[in-house]
Amino acid sequence: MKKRVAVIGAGPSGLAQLRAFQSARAKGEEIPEVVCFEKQGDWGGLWNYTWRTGLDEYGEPVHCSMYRYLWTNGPKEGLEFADYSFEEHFGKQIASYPPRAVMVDYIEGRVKKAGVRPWIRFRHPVRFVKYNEAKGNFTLMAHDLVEDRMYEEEFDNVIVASGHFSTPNVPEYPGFGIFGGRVLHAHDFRDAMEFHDKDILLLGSSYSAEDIGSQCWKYGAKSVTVAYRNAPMGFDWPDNFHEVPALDHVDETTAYFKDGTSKKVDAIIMCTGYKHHFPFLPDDLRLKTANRLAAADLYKGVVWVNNTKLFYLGMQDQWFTFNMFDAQAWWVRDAIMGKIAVPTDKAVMLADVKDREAREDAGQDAHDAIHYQGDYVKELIAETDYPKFDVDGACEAFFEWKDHKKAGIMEFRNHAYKSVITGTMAPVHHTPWKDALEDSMESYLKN
Ligand code: FAD
Ligand code: NA7
Repeated sequence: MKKRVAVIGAGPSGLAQLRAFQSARAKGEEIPEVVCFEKQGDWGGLWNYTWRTGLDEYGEPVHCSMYRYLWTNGPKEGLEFADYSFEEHFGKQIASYPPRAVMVDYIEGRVKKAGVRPWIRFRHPVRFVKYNEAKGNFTLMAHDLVEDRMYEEEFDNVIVASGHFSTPNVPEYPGFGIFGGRVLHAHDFRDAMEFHDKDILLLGSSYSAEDIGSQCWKYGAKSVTVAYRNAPMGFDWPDNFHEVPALDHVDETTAYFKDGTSKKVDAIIMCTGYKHHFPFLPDDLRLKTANRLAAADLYKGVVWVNNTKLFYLGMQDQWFTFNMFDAQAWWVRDAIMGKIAVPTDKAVMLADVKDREAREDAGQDAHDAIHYQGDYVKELIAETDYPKFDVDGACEAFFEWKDHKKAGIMEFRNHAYKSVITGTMAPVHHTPWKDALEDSMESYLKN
């Protein structure tokens, strides 16, 4: 009997896993039967945009946290697939911060070429997974939404690739119940035009606050106020863009901050992060971790220490994304196919987790964090046949990106970087980001 492997999610991580198995098969290896369960109607994960918020047409929580006019917030040179370059996909080198639609096309290109779409059961949310001690395998219950039918199947391995930037962390502040404007989480933000000419307040000081604030500014918000809980982002913001200390409370019209200042605002957008949320997993299989580079309880960042037949992909906080998911997926494939030995002693795996935590904690700044995650990518790809690439070069692109942000937060996307896969320099985009209101693929590729 062939091994059966379940992959939960067909976002960039899950698709990396399908491509990893397919590439082994293409080299003549015998691979397990792989079944991917995806609750959305298409692949791409968060990159699969929908106007919907809340629940979808089947009553499922909408997965998408992305929005219109989203351009990548880091250079594409930091995430390029080592086995499928942007140049291979587009037939030419393209500018460094592609809009979402361009990225979806690129993500799709590789898996279309690999021919793995038939491995995916779309509109099939996984409802439950349990481990069968006696049989040493898993029972997975899925819901075929289209047929409205629940069914169970058994698998030898389960790979959780369901993402962790979809279930919002939604705090409450005094007065939200009486505030007259809209209060929403970044997960439900879709179109900056909604806030044109409005005074908006953002809570949080990380990527969502930075990017949604910048978007709203670009599309004509009257003012943007960002309240930080611990530290401001500290960029040189435009005149109508301010960072203030934490929110204390609001009344019908006005937000009051910890430093005693206040601001009348029309809407509040909570950019307060996301939760690792796995409602389909029982306690003995469920990852509980903070959003950090060294995720809890995962040997090598991927093997569930309490049951080594279960794997998680992409659960770390992310500097590296697609190429890190690839590094993990290739490694997990080889662990499942018996080419990489996973320790049998839990203490050994826990020591590995502790060591990763300690090394992350020893880092001083973003530079160290980028190096740390780059080293992790290197560590994994050294153990598989994933094409080797210049990870340090990708780190360099991230360092330049950080410097460019410091020099001009509304201008950093006008810069170009060198591909570490093909060695070519990206063209400078034809229009500065702040003036490029149209974000279609057609327009972006006109370089
Ligand atoms: P996801 O993309 O979240 O995909 C998970 C998949 O699992 C989804 O398709 C979902 O439907 C499916 N799923 C979930 N639960 C179930 C279930 N029970 N059963 C079946 N299927 C299920 N990264 C970058 O590199 N560059 C960027 O510019 C960038 N911008 C971002 C902007 C925003 C607003 C956010 C939220 C994230 C951004 N990211 C960016 C990071 C993003 O996390 C990764 O790019 C990538 O999408 C992660 O891939 P993933 O497959 O791990 O998770
Ligand atoms: P992050 O990076 O997890 O950041 C969450 C932010 O929310 C961070 O600044 C937190 O402040 C802040 N936060 C969390 N809880 C609260 C409360 N209760 N009140 C105020 N502020 C709070 O999430 P993002 O959404 O920004 O980014 C996630 C991904 O989306 C990322 O990969 C991007 O590419 C897009 P703290 O710093 O802890 O004080």
